[in-house]
Formats: sequence, C-alpha cells, structure tokens
Amino acid sequence: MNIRRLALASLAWAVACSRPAPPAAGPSVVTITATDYAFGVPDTIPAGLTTFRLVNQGKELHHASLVRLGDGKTVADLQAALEAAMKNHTPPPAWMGFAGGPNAVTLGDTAVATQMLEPGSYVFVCWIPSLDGVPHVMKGMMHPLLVIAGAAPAPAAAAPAADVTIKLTDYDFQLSEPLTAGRHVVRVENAGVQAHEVVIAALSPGKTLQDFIAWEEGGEKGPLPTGEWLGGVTTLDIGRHSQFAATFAPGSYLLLCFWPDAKDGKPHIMHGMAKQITVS
Ligand SMILES: [Cu+2]
Repeated sequence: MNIRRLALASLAWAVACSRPAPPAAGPSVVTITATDYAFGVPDTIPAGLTTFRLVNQGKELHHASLVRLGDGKTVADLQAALEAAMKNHTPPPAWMGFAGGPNAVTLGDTAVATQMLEPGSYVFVCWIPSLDGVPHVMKGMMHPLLVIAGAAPAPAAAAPAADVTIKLTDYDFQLSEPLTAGRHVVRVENAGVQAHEVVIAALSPGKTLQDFIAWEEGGEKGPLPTGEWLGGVTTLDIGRHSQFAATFAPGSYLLLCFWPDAKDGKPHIMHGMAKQITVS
C-alpha cells in the first residue's frame, strides 16, 4: 500500500469514527418559574423521564417539591391536610407521595433535577418559610400538575450519567466520593426509613455548620450564615431516587434536610441531618 492510499484509508477511518452516533433519547425538559409566591409551569405534561429547571425570579429562596396526590384526593384535600398538619404539628398524611423536584436556589439562579414521573395527579409545593415563619405554600405557592401517559410508548430515555451518589439515611448524607470543584451530576437515593431531602448551601466566609444550627435554634433571626444556594433534590419517598446537577466552586458547603421528623415533627437538621463538606 502506498503512502497516499494509506493516508486516504486513515482519513476515511477518521471520518467514520467522528460521525456522531444517533442521539440517545434524553429526558423531556420542563421549565418552572418561581416568583413570590407562585409557580409558572404547565398544567399537564407527559409521563416519563423529566428534567425540571427551576428558575428563581422571586426575591426569596424557592424550591419546587412535587407532591403526588393519592387516589381520589384533590388540591382542596391537600390544603386542608396541610393546615391540619401545621396546626397540630403532625406529619403529612400517608396518601401524600413525595416525588422530588429541584431544591432551593438563590434568586436569579436555576436549579435542575431529573426523575422518572409516573402518570397521576401532582401538586408543586414550596415549603420554604418567609421571614414571618409562614411557609410559601400557605401564601398560595402551589400549582397542580397532571402527568398523563403518552399516546405512544415513549422511547426509553436515558438520564445524564451521575458521577457522585448521595444516600439519604436517618439522619445522614453518605457521599460515594468527595465532591470536587466543577460541574457534577449527583444521584440522590432515599435509603432511609422516612422521607428526606437534600439541599446544598455555600457557607459564608468564616461560617460553619455550628453557626447555621445556632441561627436555626435562635428562630432564624439575623443574617443567614450562608451565601449561594445550589439546589439539590426536594423530599423523596423511601426508596425513590432522583438526580440534580450543580457547579461547585472550591469552598465549604452544607448539606441539609429540613423535612419534619415522623416522630417529633422537628426538622431533620435538628436530628443531625446536616453535614459540612469542603470542596477543593
Ligand atoms: Cu431528612
């Protein structure tokens, strides 16, 4: 084989190899706009693998926690149950399911979470309280969402590959490996015996987890010892999983679960479900 033919053959090989593979079916993408105190989001979406992009256009922190309604339950039932649960400090009733969703993100930023959605009746809820202590959901921040089965079976969509896993347990966050600076896709699994969430906040310079707990125990008065909130995954039922993507700068971060405990109603951070990590 002469040099010229060899060169042509390797060129053909290079072209063949660089030809893009047919695109793998990805998740469908749904954008949620959060304001004080409402969600802008479609009323109906197809079932399947779904990425929610939560864009915070409000002045306060917001998240989008997807609550699945039990058979025959309505948004009115949800509202009545929440009012009763808050008045009596009881956990939410068993007919509410928790399917995840993007967790709290700083004003102007976007949080992303991807999960499989089964057909059913859902409601997006923001559980985060305002400075007056009233959760945004009680100020009207909820939005019904109907997830319908596709007319034709959807092609099997693949989620972006996760490179770190966080297991939620009672009451800890177990990381498969340390988080490093840069962009990560993080798989979140609820391996506990009750519902949990994970939200990630950057600590302000010089502040620690102890400062955050003291702020929380002091009734959330004064400036938060945190800077940017990077999202995470809102409350997941036992055994469920989801994933989120976030970009980490080097620094100290908190992993937090605020979900009320099934036994005493205290947020899980008060049971030790609060972890300080260093990203380098
Ligand atoms: Cu928890």
